[in-house]
Amino acid sequence: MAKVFSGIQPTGIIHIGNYLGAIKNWVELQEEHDCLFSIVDLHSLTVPYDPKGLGDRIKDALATNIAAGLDPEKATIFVQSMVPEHTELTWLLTTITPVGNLERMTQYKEKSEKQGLLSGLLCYPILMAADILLYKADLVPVGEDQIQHLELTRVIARKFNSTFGEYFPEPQPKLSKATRVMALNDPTSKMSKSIPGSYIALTDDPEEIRTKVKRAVTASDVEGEVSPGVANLFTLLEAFAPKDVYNKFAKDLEDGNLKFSELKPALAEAIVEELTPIREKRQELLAKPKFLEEVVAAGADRARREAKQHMQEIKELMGLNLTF
Ligand code: AQP
Repeated sequence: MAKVFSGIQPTGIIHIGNYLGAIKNWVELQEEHDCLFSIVDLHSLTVPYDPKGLGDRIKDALATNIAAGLDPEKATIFVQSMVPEHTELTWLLTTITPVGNLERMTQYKEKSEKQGLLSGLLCYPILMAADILLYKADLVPVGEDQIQHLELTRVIARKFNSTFGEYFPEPQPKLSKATRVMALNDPTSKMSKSIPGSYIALTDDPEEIRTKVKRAVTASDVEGEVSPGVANLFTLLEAFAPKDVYNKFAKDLEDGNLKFSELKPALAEAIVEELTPIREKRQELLAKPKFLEEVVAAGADRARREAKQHMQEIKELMGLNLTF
């Protein structure tokens, strides 16, 4: 059975980009694979954050993911910092990761421009490699923005295997259909938690969803071409609406009869229908902190058993088997 690992940062409200690019895929994969899903809190420390609110953001990410369909009975769900082997392996992997590869990462370049050159931001992809390799994962369901980091994970795995002996599989990405959902207010950049106005949150109520879809930018620079904003609305329509509704609007677009006054309300209603039960379930779960605590405690326990075993093997291969 293929081993799957993926994570989400508790950096803010989870949006439909995270949902379509990653979480929906996780929900499918948990049916047939050995899956580990982590709230990667250590990753979230690489951007400025409020320590007082971090606990609540972790709890919220957990409740939202379970509300969206993750099942603690089917997958191992845990918080990254509860398994210290992630940081231990990160250090070991830093010793074989060329700095040049890290400096080439697009996310590092973009984020360091905004917040300065911090080594945590530079080493973010090594922590991600450690998350994945610690469990010898084969498949990593992510959105397109994480593909470059995953390529680096494979480079690190190859370097380890050629230096210390064949041990890690080379993990492959598993992309969803909507692998890059674009920002509603600027469809040339990706929908992001940290860009206000760019996203529809899984917690938005029906009125907020309708307003956001109504305001979505659709303008085109070139007459006769499908603008990035319209393409993005069709990505969302395909993901959320029934097939016949999608087909009707796709035909309208092809025939030059597309009316935003029809498309936008139809899309908004399809999103409302899918997100309403998730929003309600999240509220129910947030009122049961004991249950959430038990889920992560059991998940961390399971993850740790495997992580400990693998760390012992990795350390032996690296000559760290301290028996005199
Ligand atoms: N716009 C997107 N379209 C498709 N997939 C996306 N993902 C993120 N944005 C989109 C995927 O969601 C998973 C979890 O992402 P994350 O929270 O770990 O980090 P991120 O990629 O940095 O997400 P954000 O929303 O852009 O957060 P901030 O603003 O904090 O940086 C990943 O699999 C990601 O690919």
